[in-house]
Formats: sequence, structure tokens, C-alpha cells
Amino acid sequence: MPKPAEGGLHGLTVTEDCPGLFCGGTIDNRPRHSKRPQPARDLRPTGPQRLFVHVGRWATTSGLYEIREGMQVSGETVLVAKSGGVTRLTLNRPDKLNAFTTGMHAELRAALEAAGSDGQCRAVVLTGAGRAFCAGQDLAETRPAGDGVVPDGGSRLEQWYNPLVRLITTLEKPVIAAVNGIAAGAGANVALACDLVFAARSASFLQAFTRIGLVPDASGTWTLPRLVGPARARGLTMLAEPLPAEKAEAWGLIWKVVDDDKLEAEVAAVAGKLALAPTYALGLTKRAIAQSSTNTLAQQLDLERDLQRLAGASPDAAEGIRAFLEKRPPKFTGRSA
Ligand code: T3D
Repeated sequence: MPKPAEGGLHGLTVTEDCPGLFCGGTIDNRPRHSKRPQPARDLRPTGPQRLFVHVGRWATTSGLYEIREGMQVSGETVLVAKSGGVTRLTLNRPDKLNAFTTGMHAELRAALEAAGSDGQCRAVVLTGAGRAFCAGQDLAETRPAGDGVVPDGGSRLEQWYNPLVRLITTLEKPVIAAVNGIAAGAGANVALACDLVFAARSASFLQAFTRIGLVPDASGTWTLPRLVGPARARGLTMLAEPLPAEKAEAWGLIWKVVDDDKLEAEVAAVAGKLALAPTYALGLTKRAIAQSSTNTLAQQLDLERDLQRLAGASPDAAEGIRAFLEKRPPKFTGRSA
């Protein structure tokens, strides 16, 4: 029985194959009952629960519960749906274009950490509810105080945005952004931190920061010059004009533009394909590409050697090679050993 993790989500709700039938209420941050978990049992959607933890098993004040395939675990501002090895996270503040509040950060972080340690999860999709992907920081939370001073944005970056970007970029499974509408400010840069970015044809990317006297963050000043070059990075950030999805694709900023009504299905198909891929090798690939930005060629060659040793020792490498030689499709487990 896994030990419940410390900390948890706020406002989490759980449904069993039945969106709308919430049994959850408030999530308690304190691991009060973590010392004596009751035996795991199926979650029954009956009445308020207080939940903390993740990784397939959830501790509540009335016991440990198992989140099984097909169940949905939803916070107030981040919806989580697990199916077929794919964890789909939906930013869910559509009235405010899914702008980040502290609560949404907390839920998203916990959901991503849960996806990272969930052996069933082999791909993550991040998208937004309603007409936007995410409008960046909720500016109502950064309203200047009575003395006219804007609350310290650096602290918010330190506490929330920077760990979020680190989490996405170091998660050793593929993270897909399904940009369903405008992605502005940190919302754009969080999307661009994902491994594969699909965007609806009507979507756009807006480095909104300088419009409000701020500098680009959430890794934008690192990602943009690398993806589109410094000239375009300067244009995007200084002029702060929306970049239509088709141009973003043409510039190499994102992977693919998809017709609006096909985005969900196309991303689901790609995520489903990735969920059957050799996850361990994908994670190592992600690590190698991330490290290439600071490595010399000599260092990168050494890294490839080391990672190839790791990948080659995995059951998926044995299966992949065997399947090729036997002229049949491989059946990957995603595991490292
Ligand atoms: O201090 C720190 O925390 C540092 C960290 C900074 C990170 C950042 O992300 S800074 C950048 C913050 N984001 C922005 O500056 C973008 C602000 N939003 C916009 O410029 C526009 O909303 C859009 C261009 C994205 C979309 O425009 P439009 O016309 O399609 O929609 P809208 O009418 O402006 O917005 C619809 C609603 O969402 C509206 O609410 P209302 O009036 O209907 O109740 C609007 O206020 C709200 N909304 C949109 N973006 C935000 C927001 N509310 C709070 N914060 C937002 N960022």
C-alpha cells in the first residue's frame, strides 16, 4: 500500500465515469490521516470527501481510495481525466480565459506530479476550457495595492511558474499542449514549454507582458529565441502582437495547426499513440534534447552514449528489436526495467 504523499489539492472532486456527479468537496492540505490509511477500496460517489495524495490511490478522511481507469478527478480550476494511458488536464476558468490563480497553480502542480508518478499515465495533454487556452497570470491577483505598488511578481515566479515549467520540461513522459484558443502571457509560454504543441487554426500566441509593463516569463525568454531566433523573439515580445497559429507553425514555434473542430480528436489520437510508445525511451529522449541546449557536442555525445545504455537495457528495447525482426508490431510497456 503506497504511503499517501504529503500535501494535496484544494477543492478537488472525484467522479466515476459520470461527469457532473461529484462526490468530492474540499481537499485538505494536511496529511492528517496519512499515518493510518484504511485498506484501499473502490471509490463510491456518495457524499463529500476530504482528499489528499495521488498516484492512483487517494487517502481521504474515510480511507484510501483507488482512482481507476475511466474515473475523473477534478479540481475547481483544473479538470483531470484519465483514459487509455493518457491524463488530460483542462484549465477550467473559462470566464477569465483560464488565467492562472494561485489555486489553479496548486491544482495543476499536484495533477502534473500525480501524472508523473502514475505508472498508468504515459502521456499528458494540457488544454483549456472554453474559447481560450490560458490568458496568463490572473491580473486581479496582481492588482497594485493602495500604495500603488504591484505585488512581487518575482515571488510568484519563484513559487509557481518556475516550478511549473520545470515540472513540465522534466516530466519523463510526453506532455502535449492542445491550444484551443488564445494563449497569452505566461499561458503562451507554459504551452510552449510542452513537448508537442498543437493549436486550433483560430488560436493565437500573445506575449502580452510588455503591454502591461512586465517582462516575458515562464521560460519565454529562453524558449522563444531557441525556437524562432532572437529577431523574431524580440519582435514577438516587444511588439506584443498576437501571432496566429498558422504563422506560429510556419515559424517552427509549434508542432501543428489543426482545424478547430478536429483539434480534440487529433490530439487524442496522438496522445493515444504516445501512450503505447516506449515511455522510458521517450523520457530519455526528452532529457537529451533538453540538455543539448547547454551541452557541447562532445558532452552531448557522451550523454547519448549513457542514455542509450539505459534505454537499451529496458524491456521495451528488447521488445522493439524482437518485434522488428519478427515482423510484428511491438507491445511496449513503457517501463525502464
Ligand atoms: O506578477 C506576476 O504574477 C508576474 C507573472 C506574470 C505572468 C503573466 O502572465 S503576465 C501577462 C498576463 N496576461 C495578460 O496580460 C493578458 C490579459 N488578457 C488580455 O489581454 C485579453 O484578455 C486577451 C487578449 C487574452 C483576450 O482578449 P478578449 O477581448 O478576447 O477577451 P477579454 O474580454 O479581454 O477577456 C474575457 C474575460 O477574461 C474578461 O473578464 P470579464 O470582464 O468578462 O469579467 C477579462 O477581464 C478576463 N481576463 C482575460 N485575461 C485575464 C482576465 N482576467 C484576469 N487576468 C487575465 N490575465
